[in-house]
Amino acid sequence: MKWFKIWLMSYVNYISAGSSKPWREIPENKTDDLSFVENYQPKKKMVKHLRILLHGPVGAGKSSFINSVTSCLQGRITCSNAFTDATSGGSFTTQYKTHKINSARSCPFVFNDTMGLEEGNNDGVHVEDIKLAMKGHVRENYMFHPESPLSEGDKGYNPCPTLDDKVHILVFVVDAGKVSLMDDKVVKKMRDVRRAACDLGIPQLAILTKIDEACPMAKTNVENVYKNNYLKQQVDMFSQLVGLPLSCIFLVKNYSSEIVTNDDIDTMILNTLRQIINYGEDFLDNLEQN
Ligand SMILES: Nc1nc2c(ncn2[C@@H]2O[C@H](COP(=O)(O)OP(=O)(O)OP(=O)(O)O)[C@@H](O)[C@H]2O)c(=O)[nH]1
Ligand SMILES: [Mg+2]
Repeated sequence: MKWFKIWLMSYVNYISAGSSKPWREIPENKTDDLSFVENYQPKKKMVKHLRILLHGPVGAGKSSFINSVTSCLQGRITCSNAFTDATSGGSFTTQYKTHKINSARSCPFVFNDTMGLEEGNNDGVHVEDIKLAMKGHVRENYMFHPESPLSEGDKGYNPCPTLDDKVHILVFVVDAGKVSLMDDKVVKKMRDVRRAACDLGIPQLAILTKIDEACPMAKTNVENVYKNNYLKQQVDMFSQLVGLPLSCIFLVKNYSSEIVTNDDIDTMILNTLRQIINYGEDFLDNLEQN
């Protein structure tokens, strides 16, 4: 059944090369978004960093996205921040870590990388750990245990999180070519996390990665990406599966095989990052009003 789905996807991919009109307005170049990101400061003074939590299936490109943002802001490919893995197996990221972005400008936003999601009950990151992380209860370097979530009193449990420790924006990271292949249990876990985020008032956004693999025709040309019907179908499908509005789903190609940065890839990353920052700021704004 899975192979039939893969064949069907390739066929749809082939016949839906793209229409002439993009289905989303895209910036012509990265200048505006780069300047926005570089000049960003949280409006709420008591918050040192906007905290962005990355969550999604194993191997989707969570750690790669952190590296891609760093590469984009440094103007050269970097690999020192969040380690990635090219083998297929369990999640390569096993610890809860905060990643600051090293760049010429100080970037007042941080990424929290998490262990990947898997279908089994005792595999991959525990949904309860993601919920605790959103509330700021998970300490730095906590080692995830798929069989049992963190509990109060554990060394990795932070009983008194500050607003800075809490997550301000949740970002789902999913492989664009695997949306239709996602196991029901993985989808259910993501919906569960989304429900918890809604209950906490945390906004959510999704990144569909590996668009170069899902649709080689869209590869690094930003214009083709948003003209491509196959990628549009993946965005629609993800929206229906997890319940996120279409406007909150973005397409990204992470830096993976490149040795120099590229304006088209940067444009997609910066445009997505700008929305992530905006949504996170909305969360902080709403707190002020309550
Ligand atoms: N072609 C391509 N490869 C990508 C992209 N994003 C990530 N990869 C590759 O996919 C593999 C997995 O990426 P990771 O960033 O380690 O994925 P992850 O979600 O952090 O995975 P876990 O930590 O294991 O849950 C690596 O080999 C990356 O180079 C992309 O946009 N395009
Ligand atoms: Mg990882």
